[in-house]
Amino acid sequence: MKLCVIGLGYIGLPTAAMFASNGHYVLGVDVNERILETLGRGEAFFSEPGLGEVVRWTVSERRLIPGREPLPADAYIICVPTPVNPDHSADLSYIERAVRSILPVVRKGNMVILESTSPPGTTRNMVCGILRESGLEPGTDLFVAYCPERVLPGRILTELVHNSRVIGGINTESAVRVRNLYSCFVRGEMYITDATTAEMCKLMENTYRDVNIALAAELAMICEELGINAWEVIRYANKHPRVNLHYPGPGVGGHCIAVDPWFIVQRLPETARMIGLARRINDAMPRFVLEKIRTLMKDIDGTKRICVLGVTYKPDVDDLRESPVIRLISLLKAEGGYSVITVDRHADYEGSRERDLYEAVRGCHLLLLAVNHREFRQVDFRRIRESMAYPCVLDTRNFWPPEEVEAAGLRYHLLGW
Ligand code: SAJ
Repeated sequence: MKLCVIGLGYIGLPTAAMFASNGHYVLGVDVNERILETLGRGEAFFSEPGLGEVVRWTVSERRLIPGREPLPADAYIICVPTPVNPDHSADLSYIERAVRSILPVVRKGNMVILESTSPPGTTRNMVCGILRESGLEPGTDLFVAYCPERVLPGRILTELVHNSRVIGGINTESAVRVRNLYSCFVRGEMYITDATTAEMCKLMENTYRDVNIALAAELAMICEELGINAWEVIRYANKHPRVNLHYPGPGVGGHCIAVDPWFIVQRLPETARMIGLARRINDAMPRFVLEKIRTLMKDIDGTKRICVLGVTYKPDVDDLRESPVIRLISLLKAEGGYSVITVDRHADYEGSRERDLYEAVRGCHLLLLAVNHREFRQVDFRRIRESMAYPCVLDTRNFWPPEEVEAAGLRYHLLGW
């Protein structure tokens, strides 16, 4: 089949590449020239295990080609962003533009699939409403479905294949056709439901995680007040067969979990009370860490120098979107009296990518482990101790063994203890 994937971001590009490497011809459409140029050279614009190879092969075989506008195809797959507006509602303008862009080329019998995270009702009301302007009737002339992904950045290709999926059709025939299309590469179960249920399902999956992380964050705050180690509590509580506590950290980032729950809260603020509270607790975590830093640094005169390890929103990815570490750094800067130096070979934030940890830490008063990137596991604490001006370490991820840090003469502090 000929497919047209609109939006070649973190989901659209891997999805386009998977279809292209499994028997289809794919036109990948984007408005971003840099993404199109990179794809034209057979490269992915972001790093993700295995993605580079699939993109190189599918582009060199001309199974995946970049383009600025949709062309006639059998199926249109929309993977554009749904950012959050300042009032926490979903900005659906990218979806609207994407659907409008297919109006000139859409034909009877085509499939139109929305993958973008969207508030309940978007497929049935907005997408179908715009498609009707073509003179074709969704459900009979066009097969329309909401088909969200569930992939975890860092494991996108594997999870695209093996995760189960929910496919929400505007009618059963739409869902069945879309399921058949995805079956060319999806090995997980594909469950069929209606479009609005599938939209709510996607939002709740990420909300579940957000609420659980907020619970862990609250546990960390409680434990700090009571002098208990939250990480020990989580470790042993999770031995219970029906308990799965999540982990605290400096906040929740990324473009999904920190955003999606707002789409529910904004619609029903009086009803979605726990979801809203969880969002606010997670958003307050950078400030909680700031207060901890303030306490740890209270005896330092003059500018307090902090070396921050990791700036991305989570470990082993190069994505800075909604990173709570960047929010923490902004809070430190706004407060004044701090100078911050960052180290992160995955992403560039004020020179973080090129910096050597042992150079960066020179003269610092605090070493802050903000993101537990794999490469930070094996660091030479003695070398670090030798160049620091004050021997203080704050681990926000329970990543380093305290004995090892303290054996080097550093003082170890843990978020949630
Ligand atoms: N985090 C914690 N504590 C935890 C787990 C995560 O603080 O116990 C933080 C991370 O550090 C990060 C944030 O939460 O800042 C989100 O990271 P994540 O790994 O939980 O999730 P994402 O945003 O990378 O991907 C999520 C996934 N959703 C779920 O696990 C329910 C993924 O499956 C979705 O496909 C993706 O959102 C999406 O696109 O919606």
